[in-house]
Amino acid sequence: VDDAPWWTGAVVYQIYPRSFQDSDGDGVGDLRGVLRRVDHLAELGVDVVWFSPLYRSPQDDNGYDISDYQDVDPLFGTLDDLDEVVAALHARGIKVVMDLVVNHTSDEHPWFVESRASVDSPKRDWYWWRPARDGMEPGTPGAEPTNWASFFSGPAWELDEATGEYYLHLFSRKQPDLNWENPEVREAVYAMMRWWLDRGVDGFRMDVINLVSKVVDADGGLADGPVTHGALGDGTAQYTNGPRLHEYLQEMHREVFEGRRDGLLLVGETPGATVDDAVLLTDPARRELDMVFTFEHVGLDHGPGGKFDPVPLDLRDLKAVLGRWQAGLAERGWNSLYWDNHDQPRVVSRFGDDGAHRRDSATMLATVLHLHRGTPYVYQGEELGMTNAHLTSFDEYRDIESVRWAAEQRALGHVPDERLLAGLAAMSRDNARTPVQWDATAHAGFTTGTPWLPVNPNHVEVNAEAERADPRSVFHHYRRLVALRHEDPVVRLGDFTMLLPDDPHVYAFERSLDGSRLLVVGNFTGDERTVELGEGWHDASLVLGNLAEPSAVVAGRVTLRPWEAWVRRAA
Ligand code: ISL
Repeated sequence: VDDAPWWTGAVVYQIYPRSFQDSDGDGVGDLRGVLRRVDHLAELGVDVVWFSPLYRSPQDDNGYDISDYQDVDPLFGTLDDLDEVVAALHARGIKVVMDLVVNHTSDEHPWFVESRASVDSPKRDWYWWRPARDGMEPGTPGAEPTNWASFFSGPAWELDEATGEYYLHLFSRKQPDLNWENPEVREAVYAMMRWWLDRGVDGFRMDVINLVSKVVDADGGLADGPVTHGALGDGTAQYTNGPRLHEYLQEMHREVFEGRRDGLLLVGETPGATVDDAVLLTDPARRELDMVFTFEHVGLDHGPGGKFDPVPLDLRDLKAVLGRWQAGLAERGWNSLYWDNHDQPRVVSRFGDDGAHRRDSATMLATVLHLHRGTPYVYQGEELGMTNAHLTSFDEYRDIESVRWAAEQRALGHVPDERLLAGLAAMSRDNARTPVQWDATAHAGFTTGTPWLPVNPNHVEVNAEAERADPRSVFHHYRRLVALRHEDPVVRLGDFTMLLPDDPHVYAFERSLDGSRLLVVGNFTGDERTVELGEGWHDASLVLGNLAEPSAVVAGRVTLRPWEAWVRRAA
C-alpha cells in the first residue's frame, strides 16, 4: 500500500466553471464564485479538483475552443483570481488539475490566425491544410479532402476562401485541429504545459488526447472512412489511437514531467480506446499517462441511430464492460471511474430513477462505482443527486453538439420532432450543464442575475443546503464513500472479482486484499430482488449501506429492496 501512487487513494471532483457558482451577477459561473464554495469541496473530502477550461476563448464550445492558453477568460475572472483559487484549494489539501485542450485550438488563436493568413505562412503547417479532392472545384459538395464527418455534424473540413484550401476540424469549424506531426507544435504545447506547472497546478486532464495522431501516407494524404451518414463517412479509424500517439505522449513526458513527476496527475480523455490501448497508455513503466477515461460503458445505451437514439441499458452489458476494464488493468495500468461529466446526461436520470427513488438510486449508483478499483470522478452536482434538465423544446438547448444535430436532423426530415426531442432530453450534454443547485431560493443561489442556462425547477427540493441538513442524503453518502476510500486499503487496492455476471438486475462484486474481503451489491431496479451470494458472507458486517435498514444475508441469500446497495466485510 505504501508504494502505491497517491492517486490510487484519491477522489477527483470536476468543476464546469460556467455552471458552478456566479459571483458577479452576469449569469455565468466564475472563479470568485468557486472561492465561495471551497468549503463544500473540503467537506465532501475530495483530493483533487479538475477545472473544465478557464482559458481565454470565444466560447463556441464553452471553452473547449481556446484562443490563449496562458490567460483566463474574462467571463471567469483573471489569472490572479485563479492563483487565489489554487491557493485556497491547496490550503485545504486539494490539488488542482487543468483541462488541456491541445488536439485543436480556437480559430481565433493567434497560431491559427497566422496559419490561415497565407499558404507561405511559417505557421501554415501547424494545422491540417489540404487542397480540394482531385479535380474538384473547392467548395462544391464532396470536394472536401476526405469524407470525414465532424463530431458536431457536417463535414470535418472547412474551406478557407482566401487561399482556396480546407482545414480540418474534428469538432466545430471554430476548433481547427493542430498538426502534431510538426515538432514546433509539440514544443509550443510542452512549453505551455511547463508554464502551468511552474505556476503551481498539479496536472492535466487531456482532452481527446488519443485523437492527436492521424494516419498520414508518405505523400501527406489522409484516407476516407466508410460511408455512414449521407455522403459523409466515419473517419475515426484514421485519427483514433493513431500511429504516433505513444511516441508523442512519451515525448511529452520527457519534455514536461521528467524530474517533477511526484504529486502530479495526468489523465487522458480517450474516446474509442480499448482496454489494450489503455494498458499501453497507463502502464507506469511506459511513462505516458496515469489513467484514461473509457467510453465503453457510457456507449451501452446508444441505439442504432447513435447517442441521440438511446436504448435501455442491459445491466449484463455494463457488468461485462466494467468487469473487462477491471480485469484488463489489474496488473498494469489503472482505471478512472465515472458516471457523469459535462458531456454525459445525469446518471440518476440515465441508469437510476430520478423521481420517487432519486435518493436511493443515486446512492446505489455511487456505491457501486466508488467500490471499483480505480480513481473515482465526481461531476459537480452528482453529489447532490442532481437530475437531467427535462427540456421540452428545441430552442431551450445551448450545447453546440445538440443544436447542430437537431438542426441537421430537422433539415433531413426523416424523424418526427417528438422523437428528436426525446433523444435530446435523454442524452443532451445540456443535462449536465444546468447550474449547480445550492439552495431553494431563486436560481438556486447560483446567480443573482439570469443564468446562462435555466436552473432545474427541482432545485426547490434538490439542493446542497437540503442535502447537508439530511444525514441520509446523497451528499452525505458521497462523503462516506470518499472517506471509505481514504481509510480502507481493500477499497483502494484490493483485487476485483465480478459476481453474478448473468443477473440482469443486481450488480455484485468482491474486493480482496491480504485475506480481507469486501462484498458489494447494488439493485439496479425499483423492485425487490433476491440473489444467491454463496457461502462465506453469513456474518459479514455492514461497512456502508444506502438504506436505513439494510437487508441481511441469510444462508447465502439476500432479498434487496428497490435500489438498495451495501458493502459488507467478511467475518
Ligand atoms: O460528447 C461527445 C459527443 O457525443 C463526445 O464525442 C465528445 O465530444 C468527446 O468525448 C470529446 O469531448 C471533449 O472534447 C470536445 C468537447 O466538446 C467536450 O466537451 C470535451 O469533453 C472538444 O474539445
